[in-house]
Amino acid sequence: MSAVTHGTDLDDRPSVAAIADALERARLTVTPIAQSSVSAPLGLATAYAVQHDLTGRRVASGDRIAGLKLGFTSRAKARQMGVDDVILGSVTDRMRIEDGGGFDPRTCIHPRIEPEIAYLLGADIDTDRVPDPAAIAAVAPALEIIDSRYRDFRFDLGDVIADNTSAAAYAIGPWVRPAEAGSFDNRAVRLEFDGRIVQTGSTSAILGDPGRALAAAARLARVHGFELRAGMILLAGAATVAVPVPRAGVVEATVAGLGRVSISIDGEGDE
Ligand code: OOG
Ligand code: MG
Repeated sequence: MSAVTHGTDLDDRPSVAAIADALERARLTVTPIAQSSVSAPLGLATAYAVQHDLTGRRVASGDRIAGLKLGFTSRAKARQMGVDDVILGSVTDRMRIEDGGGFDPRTCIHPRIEPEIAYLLGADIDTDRVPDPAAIAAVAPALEIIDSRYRDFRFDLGDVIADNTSAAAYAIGPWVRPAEAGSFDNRAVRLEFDGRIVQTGSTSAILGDPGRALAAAARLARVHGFELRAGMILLAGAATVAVPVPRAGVVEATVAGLGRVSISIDGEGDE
């Protein structure tokens, strides 16, 4: 077996547990690490095994799985990070920031923020079938904070999957029933810092049509061993590129016709 074979799941490289240990330590000590794939890219199966190991550790320490998140559903994001595949990660209740709540960026290595749409699942999803969009009970504007545990926010596909898709924190605005929201493709999305627009985009950037996010999540969930259950949220992916979190101020995302969500950043007070 060769350590330089591309994209394999061979065992002549650090074990799943060793990679998970390094990523967990990076998160807890707020210290970045080198990519795990320096010698050879992680295969998808290994990468998701590392991610599941990390999620399992968080659940063992008292976190509850609140839902799943898609990554790289928008071309803007995929281009920004130099990858071209949709990925799936988990978010927990302890990652949640209340709408209007505070976030201290010093808890992260190099946090970035991005505007998203969140879905609330009203029914369990049978991942063996094409999901019925009626399973979406509510939709809301969302903010996601991502924080790669890799140095300089640089990674390849396997690395970022192993790192639970850079998940760090998220906030969700008021839920709206799909019937009241109307069609939510092609809605203008705005990201503002203290009232200043820093990114604009459209929900149509999210896989062309955000309704397709559920189908993509179900497909990845089936292949890589995730569950999509009633009551879970699904972050559908950023509509714009991610922007470094400012040291202080209010960050707000607005989705036209849907609503807004904000968090207040405070990285300047005493710890
Ligand atoms: C990976 C996470 C991507 C999204 O919405 O596309 C993501 C990263 O960019 O670090 O959350
Ligand atoms: Mg995201």
